Amino acid sequence: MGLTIIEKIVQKHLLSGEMKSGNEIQVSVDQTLTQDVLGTMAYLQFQALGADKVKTRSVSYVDHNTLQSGFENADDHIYLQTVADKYGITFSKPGNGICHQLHLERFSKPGDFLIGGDSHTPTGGGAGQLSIGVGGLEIAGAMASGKFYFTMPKIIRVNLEGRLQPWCSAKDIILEVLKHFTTKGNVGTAIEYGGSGLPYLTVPERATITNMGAEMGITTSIFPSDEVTQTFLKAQQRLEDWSPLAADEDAVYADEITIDVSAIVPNIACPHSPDQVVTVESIEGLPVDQVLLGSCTNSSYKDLLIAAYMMQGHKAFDRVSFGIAPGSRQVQEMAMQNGLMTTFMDGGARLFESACGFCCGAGQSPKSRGVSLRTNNRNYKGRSGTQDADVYLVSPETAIASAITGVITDPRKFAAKYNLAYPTIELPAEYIINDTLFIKPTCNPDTEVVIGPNIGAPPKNQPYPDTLEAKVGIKLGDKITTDDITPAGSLLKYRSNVPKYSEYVFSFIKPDFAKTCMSNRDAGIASVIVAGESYGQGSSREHAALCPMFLGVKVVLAKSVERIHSSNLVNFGILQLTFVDSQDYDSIEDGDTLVLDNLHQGIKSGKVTIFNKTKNRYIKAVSSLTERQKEILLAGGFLNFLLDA
Ligand code: MIC
Ligand code: SF4
Repeated sequence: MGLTIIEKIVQKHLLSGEMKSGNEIQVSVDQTLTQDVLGTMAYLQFQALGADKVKTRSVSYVDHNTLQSGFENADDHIYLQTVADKYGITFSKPGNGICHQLHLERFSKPGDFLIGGDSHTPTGGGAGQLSIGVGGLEIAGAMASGKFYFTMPKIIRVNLEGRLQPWCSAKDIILEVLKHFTTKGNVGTAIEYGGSGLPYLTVPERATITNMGAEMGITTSIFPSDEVTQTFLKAQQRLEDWSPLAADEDAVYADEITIDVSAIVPNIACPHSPDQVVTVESIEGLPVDQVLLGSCTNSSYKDLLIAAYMMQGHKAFDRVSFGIAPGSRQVQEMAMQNGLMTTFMDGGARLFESACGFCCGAGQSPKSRGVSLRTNNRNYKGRSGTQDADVYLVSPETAIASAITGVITDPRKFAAKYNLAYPTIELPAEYIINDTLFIKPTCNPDTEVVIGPNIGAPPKNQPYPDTLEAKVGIKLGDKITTDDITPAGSLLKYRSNVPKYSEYVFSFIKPDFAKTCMSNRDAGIASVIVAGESYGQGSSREHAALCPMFLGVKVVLAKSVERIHSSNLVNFGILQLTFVDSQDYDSIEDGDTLVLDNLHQGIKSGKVTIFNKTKNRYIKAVSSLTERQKEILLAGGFLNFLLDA
């Protein structure tokens, strides 16, 4: 029986366990990446493990918190730089660009295994690299050991047949895929792309598609490594990193779907979820206040080329705030050299630093009840920094057409109106290589690691108790994101200061959540989070588990939990349980008092009975942890587990 692309890579890296979907296996890891908001905790945890050097090819990027309003970001930056220097990690300075765009350009390698402390790590799948997003603690463990555990996903093949029509783009393809799979119910799945349409999709376009797989909650997405990949790596002057990689003809997939790419039209994801996809045509004419081009989904040189082509001779509508953040220095430098930046400036664009910026609410919040069109991957409520804004996700083509007209506009109609022929976009045969902002480590053990006042040691946890008296701290609905749990934007600067950041847990949903949990915690009462389907969607933000842990949350009782968040909960010693009977979800209420006995036995057997004292009702719940995860949980989290080992 033949193998899929993912199976081939896993087989090459397999250390223990059977490569069967649903099984937990151990693999060796070639590369790791981190970004700054998750990096500080990851490296503090790495240091706590006592390793003297990383065992992986590792890169630490600073791309999220680059605003430096106050000392906090800069404290993080210097900590990250010095720790990288000491332990053998390449450091990417702020201003160099967004981790995923940079990693694709400078480090992606077909057939390699990459784990990254960011949910959009699968961007690397666009170059045939198996790339998985995980929490920072797992990165710390992998850097120290070179090894990583994960659950082998079931693999679905998505065949892309045919070629995109003019003015339709890779973003429209992934929005179509999202419409099909939605953002929930895909835990434990991975996608491999194939089909006759592949030769027409460049690596940056493929990366747009694998990047947004994260929004479906899948483990990863990957394209084969073919001539297109070879051309890209050659243009990045890294031909030696290329090797061919394809699924065997007789590879077996859990499912297969086919998408007619030539039938795809410009799509748009409406507020407040990336799967609220409709055609642009269906909501044309809605006035827009802001249009932003950038983020790790659509900030490549290819994206800027088509945008500049459309912008020529035009100017952004007077009432539209229009901005561009190139994904990397390389993109920015090429855009400057080839006149694209001048076109954008003439068109009235605001030029932003190569960084995440507006994508995670670090600046550029829209006006009250504003309508913002972005080429980002996420439009969760409030993520832009304005709670009542409506954020729509679009392709660069739709973004530019709408920036110019001031209303949501189908780029095909825009082109027809201005008699604009669809251009042949030639990607450069050679990209400009400027690695100035990558700092190679000296690995000098005497390097002083600088820890400023913004950085606090990660809080410690106790082994899991056998009995709990607890209160329901909050009752939530479906699709609660990690942005809902631990908000991004201006609060991101507290990511290295867990007690401070914890004050904001669920702050936009239940402002007194943290205070109540803390006073319960101090009185010896644990807190329980109750949620519906797909709890913990979105980012790999381990703070969404770490901060609740700090507040005394011991249990998440949900209908289902998303993959990365589920691992984070285990790693920070929080028990996740799912309801056996959904009526129990209906009956339980915020503030109910719960009693949980015999938990050690319950964790081992996977069956726990909860007594709801307030409602005088027993609730049956189950947990589906692997044997290893049970041990981690009983130890009180991954760090305790590793240190005890
Ligand atoms: C995001 O896009 O939500 C982030 C900010 O990049 C997060 C990372 C984090 O919160 O540490 C992600 O995607 O994992
Ligand atoms: Fe940065 Fe946005 Fe990409 Fe997250 S999704 S890594 S915030 S650009």
